[in-house]
Parts: sequence; C-alpha cells; structure tokens
Amino acid sequence: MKRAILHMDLDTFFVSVERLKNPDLIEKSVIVGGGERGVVASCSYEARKFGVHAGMPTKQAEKLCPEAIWIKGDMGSYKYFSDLITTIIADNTPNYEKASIDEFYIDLTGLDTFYNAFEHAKKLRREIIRQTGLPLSMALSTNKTVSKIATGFAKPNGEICIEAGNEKEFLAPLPISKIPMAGEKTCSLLISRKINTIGELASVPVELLQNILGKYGATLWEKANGICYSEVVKHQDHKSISQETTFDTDLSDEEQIKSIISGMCERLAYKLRSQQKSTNCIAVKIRFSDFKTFTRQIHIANAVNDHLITQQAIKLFVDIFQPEMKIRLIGVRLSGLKSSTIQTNLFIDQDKDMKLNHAVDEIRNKYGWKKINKANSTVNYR
Ligand code: DCP
Ligand code: CA
Repeated sequence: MKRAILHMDLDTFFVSVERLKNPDLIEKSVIVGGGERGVVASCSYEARKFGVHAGMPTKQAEKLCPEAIWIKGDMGSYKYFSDLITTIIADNTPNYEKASIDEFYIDLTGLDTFYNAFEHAKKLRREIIRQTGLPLSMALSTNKTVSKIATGFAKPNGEICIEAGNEKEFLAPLPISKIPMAGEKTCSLLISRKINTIGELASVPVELLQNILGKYGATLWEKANGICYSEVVKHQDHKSISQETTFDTDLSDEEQIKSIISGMCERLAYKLRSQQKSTNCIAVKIRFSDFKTFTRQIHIANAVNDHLITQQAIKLFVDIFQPEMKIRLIGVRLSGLKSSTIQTNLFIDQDKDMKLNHAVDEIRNKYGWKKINKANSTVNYR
C-alpha cells in the first residue's frame, strides 16, 4: 500500500514570530541571531536575497546585508508557538513526528485515498495558519524525503502534492543540494564529477556512488530516485493529560462555561497529583458552533493545585470568549508533565490550598470522585 506522508515546516520561523509581535518588521530584511552564538539563526526572504543564510557568522551577514534589522530572539515565544502548533497537530492527526522546533512529519496513510489525505492536510494547514498567524509550507507524497524536499519547493507559504509515481520526475530538475542528507562536501564532490541535478544523480550507477561515498552513496542514490522507507516515528505523549467535551446544545453562558472548565481542571489536577506529577503548561481549547477552533496556552511555574490551574485556564478562556458566542466544545490540556518526588510544599502554589487538595484527594481516594467537589465547579462533564 502506498503511504501518504505529510511534511510541514514553518517559514522563517523565528523571524515570523518576531513579525507577529512587531508588524513593522514585515517586508524588511530581518535577522534573528547574533548575540553569544555569533551566527544567524533565522533570516527573512528579503535578507536571503543578499546571500544571508542560517548558520552564517554575524560579521559576514552584517557585511552582506547592512540594512538588516537584527533581533536577539526570545526562545520563550518560539517555544510557545512550537507547542501550540504541536497541540493543533496532535488534536487533528493520530500519528505525527516532531522533527524539530518548527517541523513535523504526519502519516496520513489510511485516509482512504491520497486525494482525501491532501484535503485533510490542506484543512490542517489552514487551521494552523488561522490559529497562529504564522506562514507555513507543506508537501504530501509517498515518503518522508520527497515530502521534505517538496516542502522546500513549496516555500514560501505554499502547499504541494506529489502523487505516487511522479516522485522521480518531480525531483529530477532540482539541484543535488536540495537532498536533506547532501552536505556541502558531498555536493562539491559530486559537482566536480558533473553531477548537478537530482536527476543526474539518479541516473548514475549506484555502484559508482558506493565507490565514491561508501554505504552512504547507496542511500543518497535511493533518495535521488525518490525511494525512502523511513517511518514516521509516532510521538508518544506521556507528557500531557487532557479532557474535552462536546455539548448536546451550544453554550453561551459565561458563568456556566467557567464552571465546566473549573470542573475539568479539578479532575485533571487530581489525576496529576495521583500520578505524582506537576504541569508547567495549561491549554484551553474552544470550538464554536461553526466549528472554528481556538487554542490558547500559557507556561507557568510547576503547579499541582486546583486553584492555580483553574485560575490560569479561566484566564485563557476569558481571553477568547465574547458574549453571544456559541460554544460546542471545551477542552483543557495540562502538558510539560514532570514526575516529582519534591514535596508538594516546595511548589510555587504551596500554602493552605495544597492542604485542602490533599484532604479532598484522600476522601476521593476512599469514597470515589462524586463524593466531593467544589461548589463552583461542574464535574459531570468529562
Ligand atoms: N535555527 C537556528 N540555527 C540554525 C538553523 C535554524 O537557531 N542554524 C532555528 C531558527 C529557525 C528555526 O530553527 O527559525 C527553524 O529552522 P529552519 O531551518 O526551518 O529555518 P527557518 O524556519 O528560519 O527558515 P525556512 O523558511 O527555510 O524553513
Ligand atoms: Ca522552517
């Protein structure tokens, strides 16, 4: 059976996040980097026109592109968006691999036809762009290598589908440097032998490449021929717990929804404590009657107690909610879970709340969940 493997990669990721924060940076030569590392981390397409690229020493980039606006960068906000996109992908696909901070492989094999897989992929891309405002490119093909190369081809902010059987034809005109595993040394060695395009590489006898490059030569030849058996390594999410519920009739009463969120947080926090874990990221997901979905999340110091988790979740909800909104689904997710042997009174949210949580947990452990819950929370949604 032919596979359907989707590759997604954010465009100029760090720069794009900076542009969200400061729209004055749009359409300008922007470089994130410099600082202690002394290299370019991410650069806008405008800066690339001057020859600047990621990994280039700061001094060289400054010379090539004197007009560039330099930004030190802020890992916190890049991580925020990376986590948010991961959450959206996790919510919409059963099998994905996070390959880097801004890059994902998603196995869509099984969505009855390749065409349907692409339709699903397009929806997912639109959803990520809508929720984050970040430009994102993607490609669907029968394997990881072709999809990754095709995503590069689709940039900026594009999407492409390479159907089964068309892999070689698609790759043939591209320069060999587009193969992810072909580094600078390999490329110059091949170019010195007049092998410039992937098509030329594909038509060289594999034995010749093995002679020049050893075992690696055979893998490179396979890739040039559009062959790649590598699997999407399923992301095992032991690091989050979540709960969501779809309502029979849409809700618009703010207080009622808050109380449902409060009930969910209470339940999740109880689960967290019974697994001896803490969370450092809380996300709230809301789906409206028109199926538009929004996710908001916040990073916090390690927390275990109901009060703090609920407070943050409700804050996230209030950020999105406006009167008249009709809500069909609510979800809460706690992630960044860490096992903890630390005494709970060392957590940031120590104090009498913790003692109350423990007392309540003990009653629940003995008599079951329904026996006790806070006056202001609705626990029958789960
Ligand atoms: N990155 C980095 N140092 C590098 C390469 C990348 O810190 N040498 C960081 C910054 C990038 C992010 O990782 O924004 C993603 O790397 P990519 O290679 O995907 O580069 P971009 O997203 O910036 O650009 P592109 O549009 O080519 O994907
Ligand atoms: Ca990228």
